[in-house]
Amino acid sequence: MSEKEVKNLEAIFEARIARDEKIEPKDWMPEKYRQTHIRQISQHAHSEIVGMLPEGNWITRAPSLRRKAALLAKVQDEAGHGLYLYSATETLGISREELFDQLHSGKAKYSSIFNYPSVTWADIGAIGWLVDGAAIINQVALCTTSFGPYARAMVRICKEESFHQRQGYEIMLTLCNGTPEQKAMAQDALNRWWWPSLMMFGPRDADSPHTEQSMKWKLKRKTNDELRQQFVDQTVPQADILGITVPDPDLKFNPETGHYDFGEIDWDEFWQVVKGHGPCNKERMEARVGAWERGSWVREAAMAYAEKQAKKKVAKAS
Ligand code: BYC
Repeated sequence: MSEKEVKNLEAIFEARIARDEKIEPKDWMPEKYRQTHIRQISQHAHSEIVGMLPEGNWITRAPSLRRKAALLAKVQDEAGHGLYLYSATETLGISREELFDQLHSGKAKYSSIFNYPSVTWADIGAIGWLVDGAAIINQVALCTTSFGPYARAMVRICKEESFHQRQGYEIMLTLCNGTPEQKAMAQDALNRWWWPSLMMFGPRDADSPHTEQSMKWKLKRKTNDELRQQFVDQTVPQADILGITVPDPDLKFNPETGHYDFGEIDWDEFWQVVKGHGPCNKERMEARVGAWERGSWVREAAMAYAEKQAKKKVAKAS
């Protein structure tokens, strides 16, 4: 293709983005747009899959049948989210095997939040309330992202995430209305999950290499800092209702801006976790790689069965 033809296609593409039209898999798109989407959507998919681990840890120890059923359903939903997102990524011309290989080799990132341990039942409450709460804020914005398959996956995912957030908040509410020991457990979980939840939104806009271009392409609809502020503003009043304290001495409502001011995030901790040195990075990767290896017989059996069925179909047709 000549340079002039590419320029023409680029101009048509940019005009479609400006008109808020969805870009579909078979449409022409700049190579960088394709690669940026593969990166973000697959990292999102990996986060959903690795995100099952901290919660899966509590399925066998949930305190009642009702709690167990809800947690099982939630973890199952996360698997589904991962699958929609892997499918959306595959429409961009990359195979599922390659995506798994990127995760298992440590080349692809997944959300930093899932490298923290879930040590008490209250952590399941805090994950639902804070982690899913943060995920919804991020993902509602993505429902209007420019790439069709990603935007459509997000609509369904957001509906399910709101059940997840309520499930978590209800656990926190029950603990906070329980014995002093239960309330202390809820406070302890908030203390440990608050700052990592703020880190989920990524580096400050000034330190985010991808935000500017992703905003132009309408892949991201709000910046990391905008979403983080929205999360703080929404979540602090919820902590007040629970009667527990957000672990930030600098947190204060600012009547002039109408937002909460909050303290400095420990960015060294964030980058350490992102680079693989968080409390559970090694454990999470071992669990995923182990599951992949132990599951190889299932994939082989499914392939053999599909081949057998295909042969039968051909034999019948001839
Ligand atoms: N953790 O320029 P930036 C869930 C990386 S699933 C790790 O701001 P971008 C849930 C970033 O990838 C939650 N890495 O990047 C599941 C980039 O590295 P590379 C997941 C992070 O992409 C189960 C570099 O830092 N949600 O909620 O414009 C149970 C520079 O960052 C993180 C999504 O994935 C992080 N926190 O913005 C419960 C949502 N932050 O690729 C709940 C979709 C940044 O250059 N993703 N990095 O090597 C997004 O919205 C964006 O990708 C991000 C980052 C806001 C996360």
